[in-house]
Amino acid sequence: GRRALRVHAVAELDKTAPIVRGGTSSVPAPADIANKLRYLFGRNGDYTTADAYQGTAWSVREKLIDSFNKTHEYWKKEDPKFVYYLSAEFLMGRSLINTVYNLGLEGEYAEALNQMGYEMERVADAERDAALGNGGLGRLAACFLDSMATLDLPGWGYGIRYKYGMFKQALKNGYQVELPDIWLTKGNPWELRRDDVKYEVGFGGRVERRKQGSKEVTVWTPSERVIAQAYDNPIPGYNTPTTSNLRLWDAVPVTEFDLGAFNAGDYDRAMLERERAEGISAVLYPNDSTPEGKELRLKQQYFFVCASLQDVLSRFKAVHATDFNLLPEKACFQLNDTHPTIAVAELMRLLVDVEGLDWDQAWTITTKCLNYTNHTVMPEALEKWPVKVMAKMLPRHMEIIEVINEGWTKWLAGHLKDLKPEERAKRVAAMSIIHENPWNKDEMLVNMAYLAVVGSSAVNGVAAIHSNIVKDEILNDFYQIFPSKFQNKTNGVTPRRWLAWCNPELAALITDALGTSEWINDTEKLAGLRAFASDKSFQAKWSAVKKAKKAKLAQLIKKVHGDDVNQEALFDIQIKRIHEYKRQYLNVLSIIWRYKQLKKMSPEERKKAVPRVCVIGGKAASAYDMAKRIIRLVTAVGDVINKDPDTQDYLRLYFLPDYNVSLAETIIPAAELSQHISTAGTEASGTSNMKFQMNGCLIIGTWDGANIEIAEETGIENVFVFGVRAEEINQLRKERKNLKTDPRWDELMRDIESGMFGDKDYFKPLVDSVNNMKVGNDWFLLANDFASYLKAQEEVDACYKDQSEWLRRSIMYTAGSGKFSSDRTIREYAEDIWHVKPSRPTIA
Ligand code: T68
Repeated sequence: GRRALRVHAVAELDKTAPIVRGGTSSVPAPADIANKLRYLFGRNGDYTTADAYQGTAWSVREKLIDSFNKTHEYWKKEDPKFVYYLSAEFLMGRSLINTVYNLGLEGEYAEALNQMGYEMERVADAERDAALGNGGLGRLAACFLDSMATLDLPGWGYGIRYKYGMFKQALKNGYQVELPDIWLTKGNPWELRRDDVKYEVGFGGRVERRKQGSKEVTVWTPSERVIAQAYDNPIPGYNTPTTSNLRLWDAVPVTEFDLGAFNAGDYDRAMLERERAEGISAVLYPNDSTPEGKELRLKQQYFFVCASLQDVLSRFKAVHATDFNLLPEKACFQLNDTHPTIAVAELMRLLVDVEGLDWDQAWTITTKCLNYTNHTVMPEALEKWPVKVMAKMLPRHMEIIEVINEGWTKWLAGHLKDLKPEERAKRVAAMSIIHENPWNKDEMLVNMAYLAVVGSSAVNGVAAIHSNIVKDEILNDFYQIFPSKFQNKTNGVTPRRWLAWCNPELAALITDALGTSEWINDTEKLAGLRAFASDKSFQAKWSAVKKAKKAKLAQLIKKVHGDDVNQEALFDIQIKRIHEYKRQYLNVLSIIWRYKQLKKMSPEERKKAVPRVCVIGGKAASAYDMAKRIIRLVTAVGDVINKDPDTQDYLRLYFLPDYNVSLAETIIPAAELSQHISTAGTEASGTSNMKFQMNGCLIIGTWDGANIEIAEETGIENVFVFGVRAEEINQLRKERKNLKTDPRWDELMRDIESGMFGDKDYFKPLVDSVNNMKVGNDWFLLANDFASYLKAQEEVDACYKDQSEWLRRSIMYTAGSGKFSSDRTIREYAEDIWHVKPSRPTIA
């Protein structure tokens, strides 16, 4: 049965219909954990914390699978419409706490571990993150799965079971080094291998037409084949019996190994096929918004899309035989960026070549089933594959894309019949899915975003401003043709992981104030906190929670850097992938400026300054040179500042290495100020801004992405907004050679150039990137925003001096975060795009 929830008002939850989750096993948790350790690991007492984790996880797994099985039995019986979230990335993080809490088992397991002499939180720390994603896009997919299950929406995620996920980041002398993420060696209790679910995926080879009776059929004979092996990762919903699924594919060879070669003594050749196959799902590409035209990446994309579509069609056929016109009523697919866009051609191939449908019928079905989400405005990140590469690896798909493009351009020309011929030809050429490489006239490219738009029913951006940029700029031509295809779906994050479970102390305080824990499922209820924002005794409790979380982060800084930090200081955080457009560099410049001001002050004056502990964290793509230099600048500036006896009580700067989901769960609850300072119009949405907001952290940010909507919900007067607006960017970029830079900016440039932080040769390109107009630089307009950023930082200091005002704002942030639950986002996708309805398993 379900147990009392620590952070809940228990009585009130008991009023809801009884929820029987998993747990058919009647063995009490302590005995069950001991059993798992005895029979799975051969351990008999004398456990380590890592053992306690393994025993607990394998015990919880069984309850999870019970719930998973019941849900899928029910869905099989009901046959509702499903949504399939196709994504090359799922950044799941750790599972133990989330599973135990979502299943309502935390009372039972916390008690069991206590009896054994362990603390749940410490035990949970022994789990390795599942880091099958780069950043926001992958983590969004993970939040979406949590919300889909919580809302009882029939839906699965489909992706790749990378053997090595996002690289581990270490620092060596202040420089980033990348280490492999070896996460599977100790086994993974959160997955279930499905030995009966395997599909063949082919590559290369040739395409032929054959006569089959009166019909001509197309036969693709691949030259290379691999097997996609399914692994299911159950996804428990919260406060519901639903446990849904993330199905990930592992690539394995068709034959174990080449026995002929082995018998002939050629052991290397016998192993070759295994290596070639396993290479496909071996490693996640560590690129965030940078072009990576590697063939292996296209191979990965096709690999998981092909297996996923075969899987869905095979389940469909088991119930509906070949009544494919029904498919759009039973299945739809969300393409998470262009990475799975080959699905357009693959679904056509399966319907036309394999199932024998005619082209037009297949096209109607395909476009009804697919939808596409855009996550970036960065032109370099919009995927385009050379026709040559695609034709070699996927010859039949290249043909299909050519036919799609012929039909599309022909239809378009007809649609634009009122235009002058030259004008029409120009428009059609500009919107062709296959077009010339603008940098290399000899190369033709397949534009995957165009293919996704033409092949989908709905296209959406991820925040209001971003969806407008998609309509007005990135895909404006298409918007003019299909205005009703374009939508906005502002991102959200799961309030379970990002508030209730990572900050149980704050959650308990919220539940206490609101008199209910229903906000965990209905975050609009958080608005009730507004009534407490100015209440001094509530502020005191709110502040005590933040202090406790700051103490934990201080412990972590001590562990990593060996320093004790002033816990009364303002904790100022910027954590996200390192990218020029995100402008960590601007943050560092303002920290250097603060340092120089403190240096000039008398000891008496300094005592009046607001002390700050600044933390920056994030990974640089392995090939992104400028981002790596930014990391080195952070560590170099930190080395100088943190050791300076004049200022170290007032200012610190730490780079926390290996930023990942579980580190975020420690940092975010402790943050008082967080920075979201991208050049306006460049950050599609941002999602950590929402996590900080939920945890009562004030924001300094530009008028960009979801910052805008967060400010609207929180009250713009409570947010430190600065910088130019997106509408001004194009003009400012044209004029940036004439910009009269701030004298403080010029001074900082000279400081870095002259070696104030050492390594001056290494930092030269960084200085040039923003300060050498001969190179035509500062694309992200740091110099333009510098003065208004410093001014906003002064406002931060003034506000922090008035702790009551600061706490009032902090409470207003959490109170205003209701909109940013991924439950709201998913409800909108379900209603406006997927047309999928809740189906909650009823349990006898
Ligand atoms: C992010 N994109 C956006 N991309 O930058 C962010 N790219 O504004 C938004 O909030 C988030 O998506 C969710 O919508 C990414 O994270 C990638 O990680 C990526 C990965 C591979 C290739 C290109």
